[in-house]
Amino acid sequence: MGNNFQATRGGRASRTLGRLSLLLSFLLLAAGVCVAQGGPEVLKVEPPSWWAGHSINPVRVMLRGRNLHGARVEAVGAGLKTGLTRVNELGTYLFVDVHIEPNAAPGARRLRVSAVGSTVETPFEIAAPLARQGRFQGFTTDDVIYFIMPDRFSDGDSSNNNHSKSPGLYDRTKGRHYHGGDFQGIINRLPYLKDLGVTAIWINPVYDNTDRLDEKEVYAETAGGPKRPTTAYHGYGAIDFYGVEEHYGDMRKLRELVDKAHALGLKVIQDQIANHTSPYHPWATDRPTPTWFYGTVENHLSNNWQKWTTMDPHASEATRRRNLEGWFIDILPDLNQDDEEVRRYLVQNTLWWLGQVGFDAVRMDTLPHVPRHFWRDWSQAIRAEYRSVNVLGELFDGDPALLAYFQKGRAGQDGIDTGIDTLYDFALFYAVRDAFAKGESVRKVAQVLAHDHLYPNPGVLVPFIGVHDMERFMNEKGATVEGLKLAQTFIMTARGTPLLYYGDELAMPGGGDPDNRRDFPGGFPNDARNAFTKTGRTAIENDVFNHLQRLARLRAELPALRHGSTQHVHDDEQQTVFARVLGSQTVFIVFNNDTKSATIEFDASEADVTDGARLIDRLEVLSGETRVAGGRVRATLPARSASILVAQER
Ligand SMILES: [Ca+2]
Ligand SMILES: [Ca+2]
Ligand SMILES: [Ca+2]
Repeated sequence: MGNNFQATRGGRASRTLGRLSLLLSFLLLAAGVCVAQGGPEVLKVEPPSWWAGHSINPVRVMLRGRNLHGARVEAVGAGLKTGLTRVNELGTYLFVDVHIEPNAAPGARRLRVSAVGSTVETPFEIAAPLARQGRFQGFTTDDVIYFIMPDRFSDGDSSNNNHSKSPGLYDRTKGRHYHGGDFQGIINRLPYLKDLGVTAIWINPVYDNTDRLDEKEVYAETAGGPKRPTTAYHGYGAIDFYGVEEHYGDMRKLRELVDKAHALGLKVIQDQIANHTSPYHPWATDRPTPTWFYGTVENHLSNNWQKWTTMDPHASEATRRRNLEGWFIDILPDLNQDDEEVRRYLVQNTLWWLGQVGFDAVRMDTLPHVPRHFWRDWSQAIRAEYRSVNVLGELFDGDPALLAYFQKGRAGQDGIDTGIDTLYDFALFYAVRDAFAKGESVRKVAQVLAHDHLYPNPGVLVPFIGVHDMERFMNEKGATVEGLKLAQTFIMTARGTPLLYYGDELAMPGGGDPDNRRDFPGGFPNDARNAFTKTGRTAIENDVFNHLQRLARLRAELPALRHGSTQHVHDDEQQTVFARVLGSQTVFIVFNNDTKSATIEFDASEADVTDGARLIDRLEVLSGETRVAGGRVRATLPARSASILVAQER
């Protein structure tokens, strides 16, 4: 992470001047002051298609090309007309408003670009809307999300591994190269996911990523070793926000994946980025507007990662700006959401992907490094078109006050309600790791849940035990399979929508990035075994897989685990009991996190369970039935184990 703070930009005043000069250059160019040399050329149209009857109309279309100075744009074909046209100072980008008549028929159209006596035409499509039934559904607490790194899960098509568009990036011996996983591989494994019991998948960004070795973001492969170039196998280095990464497949294959997932009752969550681009995006050296990024490649702030400054009433403008406008690792061009064209571009891009593919929800990257007013406008635009699509925001921080500050339902001191539906429960993540991996007090988990009062809606948060950005659970000091199963029992019975990271059902180990992104055994050609099958898994892997599968089935069977209130009915250093209560259904989740057996006694009456009621342990740690006597429950649990006690309906 760099630390070269560059205090050369002048804040609000210089940004306002920047906007004025942008406006002036548009006006001058619109008046035809600059004379282009050669005829106009169009290299890229963004978006390449839009819909009639959409909540955004006109759509702002951005053309990238050459010699666009003084260009005029006309629509060719029925139901389409163009509005205001603006061109950047280099004549390399043209923005045009395209109005689509509500009754315009889907099909191919063209945009005719004319300048200095010369004309070119470029395709633009009025797309046929996808049927809404079974798409754009949003996820709820009825779901269990499974997170897949497409490159590391399953290689279903070896023809795209060393792709002609970007040769030389495939090498399974290197942790930061492509390993061959793709959309076809995920399609092949959908029945496996269904069998595990998950109901939604989140996959890393599918945008077209850097086509070459990245010589700017370099890392040593071993500690102290030489720094080597990397690839964007992880999906977070977009060079084209309207393209599909060729290592994964193409738009057709992506749609097939989403359609086949939907056919099996699995929702699909798209991962999106609005904060930054690859350092190799064409915009890095040819900006569509002068203020497209915060700063330039040569002159920008470096991110200070001080996320808390977004809610700090005392923060200095300089500190806050570095967190919002600073470039990640001093390298990744940081999109300027204060620029109206950037804002429009990003909002339309989100809606285009949803409409093109039929995704059910959006996972949004790096929430606290983008101005909150952008999230408000962006989430409103999603809701205006797709009422049920929800947004899972990533705010990588363990402070529940900061997480709560970004959740929909309450304006912050800046007067802004971000409209972000839910967030990863990073606060709970740290407590779960401390208690169940490191063996520290289980009380920590209850202490985090005590902060639920801070959230506008804690019931929809997303508990998890790990993702791709930290070492895996099994690599924590003190981690055991028993501890992993306790952690899984907790997130699968806690309020919210649980999220599983691929491989955690196999107790997969893995240190820091990229070791935490190992290939799924059996997903790749010539793998020695196939852990997608029972016979291909080890005894330990089957133990963990079966445990998660059982938890998923219990969650599906017991509405109290999905929608019930949460009560903390017993507190001790290493023993804790939560009740989930919904109507007449009560479920007690009893944890003994100690390394020796423990007898736990708690009052069941607070959770509306009457004297004499029978409780059955659905995890079968306790045999037979447990009776409520004198309003109390008494149970002896072995070391590091949990029970899910379900009160039998009277
Ligand atoms: Ca492949
Ligand atoms: Ca690519
Ligand atoms: Ca930013």
